[in-house]
Amino acid sequence: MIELFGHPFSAFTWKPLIAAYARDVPLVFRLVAPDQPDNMARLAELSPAGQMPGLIDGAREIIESNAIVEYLDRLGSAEPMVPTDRDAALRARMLADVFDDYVAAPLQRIVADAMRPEESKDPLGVSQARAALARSYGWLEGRIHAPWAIGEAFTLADCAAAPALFYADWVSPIPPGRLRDYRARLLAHPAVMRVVDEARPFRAYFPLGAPDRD
Ligand SMILES: N[C@@H](CCC(=O)N[C@@H](CS)C(=O)NCC(=O)O)C(=O)O
Repeated sequence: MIELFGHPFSAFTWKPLIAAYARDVPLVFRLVAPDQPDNMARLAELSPAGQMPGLIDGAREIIESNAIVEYLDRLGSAEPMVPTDRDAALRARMLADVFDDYVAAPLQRIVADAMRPEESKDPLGVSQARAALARSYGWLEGRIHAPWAIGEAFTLADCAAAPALFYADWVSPIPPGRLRDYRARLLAHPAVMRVVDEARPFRAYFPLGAPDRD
């Protein structure tokens, strides 16, 4: 039995969930929330930063969303999220890192600032994070393929892109163009639709206020 520790509203938890749903890999979801102290304690022990997601499969413990997605590739018979072709795998991993580090990371800085008390806010940090997001949008606009990030195959890069672009667009709307169209295609993918729906009950908790769309 595979146990995935995370939260339906957590961007990085979406990545393995999308991979599992897209590839029909059964797992038991362990909700990490204050009313589930055992799951919170288990995740705190699993991850050096206490961050979700984390996966347990028997004696095996795996952290870091990209590694978890790659582990799920061993299960089930569908096409893997990390392609077997080495060049395609390299492009998928590279773009997954771009979405994690240059879209999700500045997004997290903006959201974290919104949760701080007034006296601890960091307007300069927020404006730098917004500039980083705008730069990433520009970089991706010229490099994203269709229908999916690296072309025909839905890969690790798309698992990373879906939550990063979903939430980034809420705090810094993506201008019309290829990247915005790609986000719309992602939101129409059945596995992404499923995580978006599972997260819907938690939207009220989005610190900057969730827009009335998506
Ligand atoms: N590098 C990690 C990042 C995970 C991450 O940032 N998780 C966030 C949720 S989306 C988290 O657990 N935040 C709570 C915390 O840092 O205490 C991965 O890829 O799994």
